[in-house]
Amino acid sequence: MAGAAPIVHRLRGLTLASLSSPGIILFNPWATSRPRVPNSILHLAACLGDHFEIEMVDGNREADPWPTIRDLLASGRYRYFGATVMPGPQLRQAVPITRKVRESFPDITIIWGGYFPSNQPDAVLRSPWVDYIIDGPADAAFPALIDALEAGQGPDKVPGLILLRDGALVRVPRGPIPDPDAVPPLPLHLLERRYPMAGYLPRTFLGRRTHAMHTSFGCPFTCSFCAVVPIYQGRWKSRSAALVAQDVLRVRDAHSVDAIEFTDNNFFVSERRVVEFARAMQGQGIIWWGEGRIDTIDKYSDETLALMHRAGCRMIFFGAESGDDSILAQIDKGGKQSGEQILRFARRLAGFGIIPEYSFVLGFPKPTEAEVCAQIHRDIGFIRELKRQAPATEIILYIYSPVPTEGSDLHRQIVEAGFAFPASLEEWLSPAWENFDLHRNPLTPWLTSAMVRHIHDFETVLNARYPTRTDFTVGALNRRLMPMLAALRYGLGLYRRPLELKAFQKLLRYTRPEIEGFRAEEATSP
Ligand code: B12
Ligand code: SF4
Repeated sequence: MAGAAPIVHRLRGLTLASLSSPGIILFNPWATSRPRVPNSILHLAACLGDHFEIEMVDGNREADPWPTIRDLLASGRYRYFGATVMPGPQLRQAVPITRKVRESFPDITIIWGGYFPSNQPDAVLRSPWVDYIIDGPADAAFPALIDALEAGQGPDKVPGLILLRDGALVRVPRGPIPDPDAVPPLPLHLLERRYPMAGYLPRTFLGRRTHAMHTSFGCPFTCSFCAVVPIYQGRWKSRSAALVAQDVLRVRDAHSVDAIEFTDNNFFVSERRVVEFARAMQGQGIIWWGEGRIDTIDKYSDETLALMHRAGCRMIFFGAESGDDSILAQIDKGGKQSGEQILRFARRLAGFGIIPEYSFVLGFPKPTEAEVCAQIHRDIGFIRELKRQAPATEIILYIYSPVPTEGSDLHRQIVEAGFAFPASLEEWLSPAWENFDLHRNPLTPWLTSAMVRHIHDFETVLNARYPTRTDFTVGALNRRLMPMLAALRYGLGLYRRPLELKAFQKLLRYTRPEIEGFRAEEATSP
């Protein structure tokens, strides 16, 4: 902490009144070596508007964000430090940086938002570094909090605010979901002051310059394993198709973007919105990807699916979760999804030239170890059958990591099985809990290490037998060689210790989308 003391001293010399407009630093901690525009903080910046001095610091674009943040705070122009935090590696950078802010600049008010603090407020606020959390979308709540604090009022009326008072967690009830149509254009120019835009528009399998865009809040479903549910509780609101199309064409014209990843939890809730958007996108030279539900899009007409393809939709991510109807019921998948439909729909969608990208979650709790193990084998069998019937389907595998969906049956089952979340931020930072967040090796009492290893071994063999299309750097020769190397193992179901495949994949720097999204390379010139 060399140099911290003088900075504290310098800041204390300033009175709040001597600062003109309240300056706010918005921090996006490191999450990926392949950055996309940090929509969470851009969104906040848009909603805060012009009367605050805003500086965005993106951990994805800094070798070490601390010197940048330290120098900004030392200028005395900022009173607030806001960090967006999701679990996993992002938390690993958020915690030490926040701690340094608190220790070096104790007068700065620190606010966290995003999925991690919204779902784990206890561990966050019981650390001495974070003053407030805003639970869920903060479009109205964040400016309201700053206004209340600037006016010297208590923040007790700020919707969705969570704070600690006399050792107890106080939650102000959430407000309505903000109207996405009211979100002003995102202030990319503020971001560009520090980070050239090309660094946010990588080449992916979708196109030469790929932009991430978010067009709706929440999701109308309430799957009991999903981190979206405790925050949005079945609520969903979207930006209108015309405005989304306008946003897309604006970044296309300003930054030569030719591909969009829609990062909405559920982009395809409304067929009407999708049709209107797709009509506007025809002939505009944009290729796009988004996330949806099988049972929702299976209700779309053939005309809509054909239109989507003409409009540039090339792949859709779906939470298939499991081919077993009893598991789909156990996790409250809701809607009408079934194993039979998962298989049939993959063939249907692929027929329209749109690749189904199915994610499966293995390792849900069962009453006995033998049943957990049998279920994993059944799920693997189902995935093999799916690849047989619809080989174009991309498969993403996760291991079940609980989220605190209070009141759900699944939550009751995991607590009964002896599972508990860490009580402090320090504990969350241990490597074991990081793996938990990444859905790679969760510390759940019903999974043995042999089961986890079996899932990972199967995954390696499957990913070699069927190389993902999303890693566009795997050349034609290796795309043929890798499946040949894996054919025997896959054919005989011998997945154990596939070291030769792992070595080959490492050599190719073969990239899977589970953790950091699609393979991304530096943007190519327009
Ligand atoms: C883009 C993205 C990523 C990017 C990272 C982008 C970045 N930040 O640089 C990548 C692909 C790298 C990624 C990785 C992971 N992600 Co991610 N990611 C997302 C995604 C799809 C979109 C986030 C986004 O941009 N939203 C747009 C903005 C506008 O919405 P928002 O973030 O909710 O922000 C609003 C509010 O939350 C709030 N808010 C947010 N931040 C702040 C900060 C302050 C100060 C305040 C006041 C308010 C506030 O106000 C905002 C405006 O209203 C979300 C799902 C989703 N649809 O939101 C998952 C999601 C956040 N990711 C998730 C996970 C689990 C991960 C991983 C940990 C694991 C994995 N296998 O996916 C990895 C590892 C991350 C890492 N390396 O640390 C989960 C979190 C679940 C949980 N248990 O909390 C989500 C919800 C996906 C899901 N449904 O499971 N992710
Ligand atoms: S449909 Fe997807 S985003 Fe919606 S609640 Fe279920 S898992 Fe979560």
